[in-house]
Amino acid sequence: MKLESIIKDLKSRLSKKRFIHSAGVAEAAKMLASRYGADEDDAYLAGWVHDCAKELSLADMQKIVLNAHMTLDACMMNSRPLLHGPAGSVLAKTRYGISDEQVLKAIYYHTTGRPAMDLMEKIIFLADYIEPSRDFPGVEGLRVLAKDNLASAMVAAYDATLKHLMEQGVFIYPLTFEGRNDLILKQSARSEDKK
Ligand code: DGI
Ligand code: FE
Ligand code: FE
Repeated sequence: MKLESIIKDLKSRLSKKRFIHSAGVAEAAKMLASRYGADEDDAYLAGWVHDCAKELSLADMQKIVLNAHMTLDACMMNSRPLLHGPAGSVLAKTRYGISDEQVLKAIYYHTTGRPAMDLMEKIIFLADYIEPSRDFPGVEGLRVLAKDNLASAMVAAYDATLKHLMEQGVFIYPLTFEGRNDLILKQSARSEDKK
């Protein structure tokens, strides 16, 4: 499907707020792609589509991933906030005809991240945080840091999410910790190298 038609479809499926958020993530992703040397068109597309499953019911998300024969653990299967990534990657492929594996993976992992993310996954993960309509304490600093140091900005984004989740007293999915720890380990390995 052409991007223009995808955007039209998203407009009909998403709330106004979520649609504006998606446009913002597309712009932020394009900016980060240009800054860090990823494909700008792919980043823009992934940004637009990343939350395409976000407003579905949990039952609909479950149907989508089961139809695609994805094997997910029970925590992921029963969480509406978490399952929209995997379900969105299926919709991106089946509904919008997106076949680029990097784009699909970036959508799949955009909420939890994971260890050893590739550049496109990092870009979408971070663009989701810093897009212009996001408003939380510290977002301005994160926007500045994102342009300067992708890994440090990712850690800061993870830390803000983890703090928030702990305050809410909710379950933290292991991949969220693992993605954060992977970045921390790589950062400390780099500073060891400099000693
Ligand atoms: O879809 P968005 O709202 O744009 O952003 P998102 O996909 O990053 O996050 C969606 C929600 O997922 C947000 O409320 C925080 C939550 N979340 C992220 N990691 C975890 C999590 N929730 C739980 N319970 N556990 C996690 O590890
Ligand atoms: Fe999301
Ligand atoms: Fe989002």
